[in-house]
Amino acid sequence: MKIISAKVIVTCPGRNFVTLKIMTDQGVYGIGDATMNGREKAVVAYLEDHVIPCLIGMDPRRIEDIWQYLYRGAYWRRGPVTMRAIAAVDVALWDIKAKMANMPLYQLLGGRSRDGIMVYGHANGSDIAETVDAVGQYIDLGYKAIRAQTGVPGIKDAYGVGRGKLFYEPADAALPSVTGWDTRKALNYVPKLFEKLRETYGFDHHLLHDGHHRYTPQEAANLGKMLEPYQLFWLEDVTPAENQEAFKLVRQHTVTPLAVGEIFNTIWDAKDLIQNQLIDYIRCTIVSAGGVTHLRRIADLASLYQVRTGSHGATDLSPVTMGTALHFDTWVPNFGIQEYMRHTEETDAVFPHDYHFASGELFCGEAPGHGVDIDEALAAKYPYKPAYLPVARLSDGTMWNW
Ligand code: GCO
Ligand code: MG
Repeated sequence: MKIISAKVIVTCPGRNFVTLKIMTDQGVYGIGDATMNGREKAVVAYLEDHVIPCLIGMDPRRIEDIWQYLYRGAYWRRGPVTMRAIAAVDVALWDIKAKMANMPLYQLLGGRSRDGIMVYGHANGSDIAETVDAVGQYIDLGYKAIRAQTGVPGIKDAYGVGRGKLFYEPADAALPSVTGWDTRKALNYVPKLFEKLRETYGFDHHLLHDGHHRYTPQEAANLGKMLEPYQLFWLEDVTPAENQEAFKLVRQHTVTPLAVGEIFNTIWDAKDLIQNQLIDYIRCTIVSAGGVTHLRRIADLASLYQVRTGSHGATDLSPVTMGTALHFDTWVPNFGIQEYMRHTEETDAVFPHDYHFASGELFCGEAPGHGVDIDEALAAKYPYKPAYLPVARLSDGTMWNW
């Protein structure tokens, strides 16, 4: 069996997506996601100029060998561009293998470990009252877990505040828009949101919060401590994790569960956090962390330390990543939760898929492969549109972490 061709499809049905399609001499093809929000073209070039020429003629059944070829063979290891390109190839190859075996992907991974995948949705509002209402809407839709983010008085466009209901798309400007940040104001306001949420809805639902890399380790520890009475499911990215050691300080001061990893690309980014039990949930997902082949290694390492998975699932992760993640989640023994931000109708139409939502859970389908396809004719109707994530500055103009 041979790979005879491969192509990269860029489409913008409401937001940009980069998709790799690998064709074989047996008529079976596979699809992989290579989207990097705000830096899409870098991965397109990496795939078209440096990966696809090497793939032609290779045996698509040799998934592990091709992964090693692209990782070791590049010499320049790791990084968001390289690992997304590898992920796209890896996912397309798993799709091909599962189609050849006439099995849904989760069966090849080891079979079903659970019936449904608990997901969390994004509730947000410009102030506490609006966010409390938004959480109520998710509860009405049957969600068991909800992430809550609020605008903060005195901060311009604080992280996580959407422009519409049930929908939040941060990459929305042709050049990065400038948002504000003020840690003191956020520390005063965010605990009040969770106090109000527990007062209004009780303790039956899981509540989550994303610090989006804004706090220093000491501030993060303080926030974790202040949130303890509200029993969060997790506090995410509360401080940047380039320095994995920084989490020691946070961990020593709070029992609020911690989640990290959406910007990690390899097991090495997470190794110390996992081995030292400094986090409770690992957020790496298929597209950013080298595909199924590598994410499986991360999850297995995590399982030794009772760290559970909580895969990133924002709208910049295409339905191809979501579909594949759901097969992964259906199998992985140490599953925790899956993030789920709904895609637009246009996106869902470009990527026909067989997963579905019911009662706060997602379910992968039984079609052979990962169950997600791309309608190329429809994709062609939505040309690429430059769109950047915002940047953040403090009130004196200092650049901060968005
Ligand atoms: C999340 C995230 C996202 C990211 C986005 C960047 O927890 O869902 O933090 O919303 O900001 O994926 O592209
Ligand atoms: Mg996040």
